[in-house]
Amino acid sequence: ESNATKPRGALIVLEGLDRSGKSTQCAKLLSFLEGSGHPTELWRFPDRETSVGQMISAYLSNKSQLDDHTIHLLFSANRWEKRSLMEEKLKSGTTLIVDRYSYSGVAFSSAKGLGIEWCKAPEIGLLAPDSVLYLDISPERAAERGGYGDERYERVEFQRKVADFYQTLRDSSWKIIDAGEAMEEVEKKIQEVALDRVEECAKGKPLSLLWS
Ligand code: NYM
Ligand code: MG
Repeated sequence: ESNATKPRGALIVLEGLDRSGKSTQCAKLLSFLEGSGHPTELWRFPDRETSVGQMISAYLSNKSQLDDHTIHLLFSANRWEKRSLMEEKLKSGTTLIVDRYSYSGVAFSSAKGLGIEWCKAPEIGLLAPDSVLYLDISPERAAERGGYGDERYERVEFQRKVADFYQTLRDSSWKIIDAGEAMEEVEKKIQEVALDRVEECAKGKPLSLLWS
């Protein structure tokens, strides 16, 4: 069967502050979709496995210093290096759950003071998500959740700025999920939205590109 006749997979992105519960919910969504018979993979950005990803990881753990613009472009390059594989997977019918995407890229760098349009520019032409689920939690509540690690950006004042930029970036298509609710409630809401999108994409919703 050629890809042209195959139902395509959905590109489902989860966004939110550090400690908003994204990684837990991504894992739960993966087993839900797989259990419902939909071929699914869980991806995350930064993808720390690639050589660009290793530079990012060293920066985040304070093992290296980089200019703000430079690290921004590395995060973007890390998405570009996965773009063709992403398209291939989607077209061959695999749904991708992605833990952080371009919105993290823009929100975190803008919070450091870089211009929002400058931050968006290198993301233009990447695949647009079919769904963005935003796990909404206050920076204070997030920090209470077992606290932060030692990575860069994991400070309440900074996360507050990131939350403001997420707010600027969001549009009416985003699903805002109250991440302060019980984990099972959050899980159920995400499942509903994701299943809808998977079915919509299987029916032929075309892929589109950021940032238009
Ligand atoms: N981050 C993540 C960015 O600053 N730009 C990006 O493009 C992406 C994808 O990296 N604090 C930040 C957000 C996080 C940090 O992500 C590491 P994670 O999901 O904690 O591994
Ligand atoms: Mg983190």
